[in-house]
Amino acid sequence: MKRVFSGIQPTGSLHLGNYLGALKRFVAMQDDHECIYCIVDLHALTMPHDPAGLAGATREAAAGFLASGLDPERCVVFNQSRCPMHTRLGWMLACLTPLGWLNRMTQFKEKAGKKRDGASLGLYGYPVLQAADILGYRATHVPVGEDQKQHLELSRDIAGAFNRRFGVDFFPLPEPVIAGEATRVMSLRDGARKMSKSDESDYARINLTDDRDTIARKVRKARTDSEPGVTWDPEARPEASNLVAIYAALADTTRQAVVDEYASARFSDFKARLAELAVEKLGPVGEEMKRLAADPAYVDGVLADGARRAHAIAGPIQAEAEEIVGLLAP
Ligand code: AQP
Repeated sequence: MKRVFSGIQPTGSLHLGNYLGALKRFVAMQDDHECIYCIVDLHALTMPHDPAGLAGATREAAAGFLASGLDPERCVVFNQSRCPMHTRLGWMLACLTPLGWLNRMTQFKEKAGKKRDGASLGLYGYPVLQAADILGYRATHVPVGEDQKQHLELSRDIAGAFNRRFGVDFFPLPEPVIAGEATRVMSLRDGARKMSKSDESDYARINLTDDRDTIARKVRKARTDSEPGVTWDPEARPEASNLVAIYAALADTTRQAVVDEYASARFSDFKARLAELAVEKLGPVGEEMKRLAADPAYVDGVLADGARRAHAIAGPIQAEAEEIVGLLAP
């Protein structure tokens, strides 16, 4: 059986981009794969954060995982800081990763901005910890959005570097699973920017916690152009094309099928239909999150059980890796 690992940071409200790029895939894979899904709270420390809010954000993200359809009986759901493998293996992999590889990472450049010298070592080493997240379970498949493609390539390079350095075939090279019609959901305010938790405008994204009225309002207010019809042309019509992709992903169809279906419709009518569809698909997720927010003991129990199961898988792999590098006598 293939082993799947993926994670999401508890850095703010989960949104439609996280849902279509990651969570929907996570759910689709839990039936026929062994799945391990992680709220990567250690990664959340790489940017300024509020210590008083982090544990709550982790719990809310876990509620988002469950409300989206993850079944804790069929997959492991836990938070990264509760399993010691991640940082231990992360250090071992950091000692094998050339700086030149990290210097190419575009996410670091974007997040560090102009003040690169002031950025933390943690932010710089983020993709090495991410490699440990994946390799520490010897995962073979990693469902992610398109923005994570470069980090996944680095994870493969690091796995290869470990295997070559110690003359072993220990870590499989993980395959990114970047699938679906909306692998890069764009902001509802600016078709050139990714939908993101950290966007200062709440109207740029649909949060999974938004209620039905808010979801519909955000879709109706989404920026579009003055072209009348529904077409797929991300170069010339980035905002309109983003909505076509969102529709296709939510309706489990293709962008071409959406364009064909709405070939003679006005864009405003298409938007009204998209608002209904988004409410139909996301409304119940937000409502379930609200129900789970009122039952924190249940969510904490899922995370504690997940941490125990994650550790049971990762512990022996970590021990074997420590033998390979010589920290442990065989
Ligand atoms: N806009 C997006 N479209 C498709 N997939 C997306 N993902 C994130 N944004 C989009 C996917 O969601 C998973 C978890 O991402 P993350 O929260 O760990 O990190 P991120 O990519 O940095 O997300 P944000 O929202 O942009 O967070 P901030 O604002 O904190 O940086 C990944 O699989 C990612 O591809």
